[in-house]
Order: sequence, then structure tokens, then C-alpha cells
Amino acid sequence: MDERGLSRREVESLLREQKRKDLSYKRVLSSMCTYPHEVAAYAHKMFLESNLGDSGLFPGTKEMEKEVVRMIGSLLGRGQGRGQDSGNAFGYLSTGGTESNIQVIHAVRNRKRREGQRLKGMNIIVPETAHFSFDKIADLLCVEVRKAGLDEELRVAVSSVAELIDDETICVVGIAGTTEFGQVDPIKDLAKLVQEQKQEKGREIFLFVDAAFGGFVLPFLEGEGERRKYEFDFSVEGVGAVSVDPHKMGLSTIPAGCLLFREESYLEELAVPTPYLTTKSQSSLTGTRSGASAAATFAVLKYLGREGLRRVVRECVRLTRLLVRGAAELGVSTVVEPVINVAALRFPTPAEVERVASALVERGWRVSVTRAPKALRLVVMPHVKEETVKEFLEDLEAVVVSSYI
Ligand code: 0PR
Repeated sequence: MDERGLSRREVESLLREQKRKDLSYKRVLSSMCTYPHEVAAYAHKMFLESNLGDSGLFPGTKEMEKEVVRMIGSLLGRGQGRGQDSGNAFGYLSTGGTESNIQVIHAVRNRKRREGQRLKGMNIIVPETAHFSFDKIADLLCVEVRKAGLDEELRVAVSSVAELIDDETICVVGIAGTTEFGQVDPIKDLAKLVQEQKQEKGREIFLFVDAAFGGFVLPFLEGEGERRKYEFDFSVEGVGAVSVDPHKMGLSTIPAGCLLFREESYLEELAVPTPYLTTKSQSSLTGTRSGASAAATFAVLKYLGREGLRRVVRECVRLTRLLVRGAAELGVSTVVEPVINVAALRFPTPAEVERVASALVERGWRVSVTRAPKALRLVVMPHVKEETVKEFLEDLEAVVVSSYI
């Protein structure tokens, strides 16, 4: 660090220089993030200094966080006044899907340890498609992470989960909107499996749904009549926790994740006393915590409402279909029929996937490649416009056709 600071103009010029090196999202088809909504950016700036880690100083921000938890809980099947068990969900705004996943497993692990289960041997079962944050969990929380196989549609195979369960299994994880293929695991069947394990073997296994990406997409897909197309959240009896990220399809600012438990007592499993702060305890992983992104999430959810989010989702899904149809006309099919705004295009060989991906990168696109099966992964976020899809298809045609001439 230099002894003397620069002038404001010099700093601004340095910032512009760095900004020019960053990509704009325009041709990015590899990211699950996007431009935040304008109203989110406005709120973020207004609450820049707000710290939810010491929320007694920021009661206004704290109220917004509570309201966000309530709103998202109601979107995900809680607090709708249905049946006896219709209270709100309990949770907090995290830094994103990774922290939410860590904290849910952390809470379940702590509960089991408190009940006397030994850490050694403790395991959780996730699908093979689980996000790499679960590998961090194995390392941090010292639980074994077992990976269950998939069915032909790349959803977790419930029979494979069943085979991996033993007396030391503490949690089963299902994914609603997998990172690579956008697939939705059969959450109702997982709930049934967990229920059977309880009845037949007396095993108490927690069921957690990682809906980091799908949580703001699946509620808005067109189902038949009033029926939801996918049941993946608290509306499924037996789901104990759900995670969803406002900084992905919620159009909020980074960092904004949200973890929700059906029962408040799981937050207590995470609580650490904070003697000299304005609040008595903290359940979050981080200490200092962005009030700005909480305000941004509050603002964008209030501004758009379900109607606005539905519009955003439906446009992304429409453009995904357009993209997939266009690819099909070029003889390129998908690995699975896209469920949400994530598509994976299949090519004759893994080498061909790599070749097409690099050729597209050379043409200014950002795309990614899935692991198994290897395919070209495209995420159609709200920054993607119809024009972008058309331009992409033209380049895809050039890249694919050139190789067959
Ligand atoms: N769970 C699921 C299902 C996810 O897809 C992700 C992230 C996480 C958890 C972890 O979320 P955080 O990254 O918020 O901790 N999925 C994206 C991915 O790994 C994250 C991402 C977003 C990566 C934008 C790149 C990017 O440009 O692909």
C-alpha cells in the first residue's frame, strides 16, 4: 500500500480500467447470476453500512430480513394457512447457497450430536449431481458425504439413496434445479423413503432440499390448472429445510442466500452466544453480515411480487425453448428435456463438446461443460434476450456445420 493516496479522479480512472477487463453479462450463458434488478441496486446502496451481524443497531434492516424470510417461506409452501402445520418458516439471509448448505447440515449434525450420536461414521446422502459445496461440507463438518446414483433423466435414483442409508445417516439431500442440468429430484419419493426408514427401522433422517437455483423458478412454471408442476418445498410433508438464493433467479444483489427450516429449534442448534453485542446470540456462519443485500432482496421481492417474478421466469423458459428448438434444427439435441432455464446440449463425443465450447468462446460467448455426461451447458438468465439467442444460434450453426464440411 502506498504512503500517499491517489486523487479521486485517479481512483475512478483505475476503477474504469478494471471494469473494462470484466465481461458484461451480455454473452454469458455459463452463469447462474445476473444483473440485479434496478430497485435492488437502489436499496443496496441505501443500506450499504448496515450490518445484520449486530442487528440491534439496525432494527429497520432486521425487520426487512424477517419479512424476506416470511415472503420466501410463503412462496415455498409455509405460512399459507393450509392445515395445522402451516406456520412460517424460520431462517436467515446467508451469503449464498454454499453457506446455506453448510448451515443446514451443521444444524442437523449438532442436533444429532446433542442427542448422543457419535460424529465418527455420521453421513449424509446427496445426489451425484450435488453442487461442490457438499465437498466443502465433508471437509468442514467431518461428516461423510455419500453420492447416490441417478436415473436416466439425471434425477437422483431413490433406490440408490436407499442402498446408501445406514444407522448413522443423518440427512438426505434432494436438489430442485441441479447446477449442471437444471433437473428436479423426486422430492416426494425421497420424503416417502425417509418416512419408511422411520417406520421400519426407527431412523430419524432429516430431509433437506437445495433449491438454490430452482427455488425462484419452479413455483412459477406453468402447471395444469391450479396445480403446481413440481412439488419440491415445504408443501411436501417431511421436508425439514429448503435453501434458495435471491442472488441467482431472485434478481437481488450478491451476497444473498436464504436458508429456511420448518422448525425454529434448528436455528438454536446453530446459535452461539454474543455477549457484548446488541443481540444475545447468532446463528449465521459469518459474523458481520450484509444488510445491504437483505434490503435489496426485500425491495425486489416487494417490487416484483409473484406476478413480476413469474414474468421473468416465463421469459427465461420461453427463450430456453427457443434456444433448444433452434439447436434441434441444427441436429443438436439436449441430454434431458429442459425443466427450467438450464439446457445441456449433446454432441457425438466428449472431444466434440470441448471443441464446440472453445469455438464458441472464441466467438465471444461464455459457456460451460458438464461433467457426466459431458455436454454443453447453457443457463438462460434474465440478461439473455431473444436477439442474444438468435445470435448464439447463428454462431452455433457456424461452429457445428463448419466441422462437418
Ligand atoms: N446449490 C446449487 C444447486 C447451486 O447451483 C449452487 C451454485 C450452490 C448451491 C452454491 O451457491 P453459491 O455459489 O451462492 O454459494 N451454483 C452456481 C455454479 O456453481 C454458482 C455460480 C454462479 C457459478 C455464477 C458461477 C457463476 O458465474 O455454477
